Amino acid sequence: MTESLPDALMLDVLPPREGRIVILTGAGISKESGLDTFRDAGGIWSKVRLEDVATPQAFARDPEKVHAFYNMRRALNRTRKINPNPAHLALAELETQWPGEVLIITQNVDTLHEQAGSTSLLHMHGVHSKARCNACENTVDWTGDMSVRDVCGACGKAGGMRPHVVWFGETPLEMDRIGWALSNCDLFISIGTSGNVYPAAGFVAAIRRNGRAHTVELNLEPSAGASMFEESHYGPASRIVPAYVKALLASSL
Ligand code: BJW
Repeated sequence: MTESLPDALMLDVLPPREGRIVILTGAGISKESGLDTFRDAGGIWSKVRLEDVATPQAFARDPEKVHAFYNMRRALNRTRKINPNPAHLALAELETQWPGEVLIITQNVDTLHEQAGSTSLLHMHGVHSKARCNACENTVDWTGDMSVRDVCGACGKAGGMRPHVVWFGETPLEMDRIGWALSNCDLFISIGTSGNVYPAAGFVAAIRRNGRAHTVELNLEPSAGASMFEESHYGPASRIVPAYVKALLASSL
C-alpha cells in the first residue's frame, strides 16, 4: 500500500504493453468537480433515506417525492458549472495513448467522463440527464424537471416517465458487456468507490477468482473491499489518478 504518490512513481506490476484495461469509477472521482458522494459524511444518503427515493417501490408509492429529489439534483447541475477534474482528464488521455483497449465502467450518473473526452464507457447505473418510460422503455434526453403529468413521446402513456437511473433492486445496465470485459482484462483499476454496492463491489473478487488481471485500488481511503486489491494508492483522485496514469503510460513507451 502506498499512502501518497509523487508526480511519477514505480508501479507494483505493469500490464502487458497492449493489455486490456478496465476501470471502475464511483462517486469519489467526481467529488472534486463539486458533486456529492453518497456515503461520505455530508453525502447524499445522509440527507435523504435511499428507501424513499432510490427504489422502484419508492417510485410506485410516492412518485412526486422521487421526482422532487431528482429534479433538485438536475437543477443543481444546471445552475452550477460542473467540470471534469484532472482525474477524468487523465483517464481520457489514457484511452487515447494506451496501445491496448481501455474501458471505463462507471457507476456515476453524471457525464463528466464524456465531457473529459472518454468514449469507451459504460454507465452501469444509468445517467441523470435521461428519462425512461416505465411502460415502453423509450429513453430520451431530459435535463429539465420531470413530473407524473409527463407523457411518453413514444407510447403516449402518462405518469410513467422516470429518471434513467438504476435503483436498488433493479438490474444494472450492460451486465453482459461488463461480464465479458471483467473476464478478459489484464488490469483492473477501481477509483473512488466505497465498495458497498453490488454487483460493482463484487467485481474485484470475480477478477481475483479468474486470476488473470492485476487489481489496483485508487481511492481517498481504503474501501470496504480494500483487502481484495493487490495494489492500492490513497489520496484525492485529482492527484493520484493522473500520477498513476502517467506511470502507466511511461511503461508503454
Ligand atoms: C474519494 C474522494 C476523492 C471521496 N478522491 N476518492 C445484501 C448483500 C449484497 C447485496 C445486496 C444485499 N441486499 C441488496 C443487495 C443488492 C444491492 C446492494 O448492493 N445493496 C447494498 C447496499 C448492500 N444492489 C442492487 O440492488 C443493485 N442491483 C442488483 O444487485 O441487481 C441484481 C443483479 C446483479 C447483477 C446482475 C444482474 C442482477 C442496484 C444498485 C443501484 C445503485 N444505485 C445508486 C443510485 C443511482 C441513482 C442516483 O444517483 O440517485 O447508485 S446508489 C449509489 O451507490 C449510486 C452509486 O453509483 C452507488 C455506489 O456508490 P459509490 O460510487 O461507491 O459512492 P460512495 O459514496 O459509496 O463512495 C465514494 C467513495 O469515494 C468513498 O470510498 C470515498 O472515500 C471516496 N472519495 N472523495 C478519491 N476526492
